[in-house]
Amino acid sequence: MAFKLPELGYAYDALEPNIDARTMEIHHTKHHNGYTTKLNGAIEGTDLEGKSIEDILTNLDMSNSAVRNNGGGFYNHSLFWTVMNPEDKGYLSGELKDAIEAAFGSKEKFMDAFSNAAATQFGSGWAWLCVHKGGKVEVCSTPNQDNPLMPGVSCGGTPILGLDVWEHAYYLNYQNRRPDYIDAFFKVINWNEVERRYAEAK
Ligand code: MN3
Repeated sequence: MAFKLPELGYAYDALEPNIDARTMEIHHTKHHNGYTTKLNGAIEGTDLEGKSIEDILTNLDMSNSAVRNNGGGFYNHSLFWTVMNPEDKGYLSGELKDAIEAAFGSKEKFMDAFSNAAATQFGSGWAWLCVHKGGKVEVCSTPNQDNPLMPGVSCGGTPILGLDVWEHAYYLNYQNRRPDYIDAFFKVINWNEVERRYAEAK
């Protein structure tokens, strides 16, 4: 069964003014759709066909660049849309709040660490909050469409929050001002979903 481009769950203009509608539409219908189509083409007729995307990435042959780039792109964007929400953003609470405070000292220090990872990722890539078995959280970044689920990639663990810092994610509205885009992202984080992912992965 082929992978399908997931719905956003909200309108393209729902994250305005933090993330503009035109960027969201192009990002979803062109970029994410492209990764999805190319992933399906790359696994068709191979023994990866029919496996879950998590299974494919966790056991990936890193020399398989078609699956690495497009499988990463499919998974990363699928996560990205869900950790943003225009309405019910929730707030950092519960077990995840405890884990973030244990790892970073405070929510503000976590935001500094995450922002720094996003700002200093040279060129295209992602910033991540990952959880390890046992519940410890860690911030890291990856180049291109790499993902911490992949063997030997960055901090490892399961990503529960991700920020796309490819220029296609922000250039129309923010041009070269990546730090402004990072600040805007913090205003639309869906903490309820991040907490749900934490509870599932820890
Ligand atoms: Mn992208």
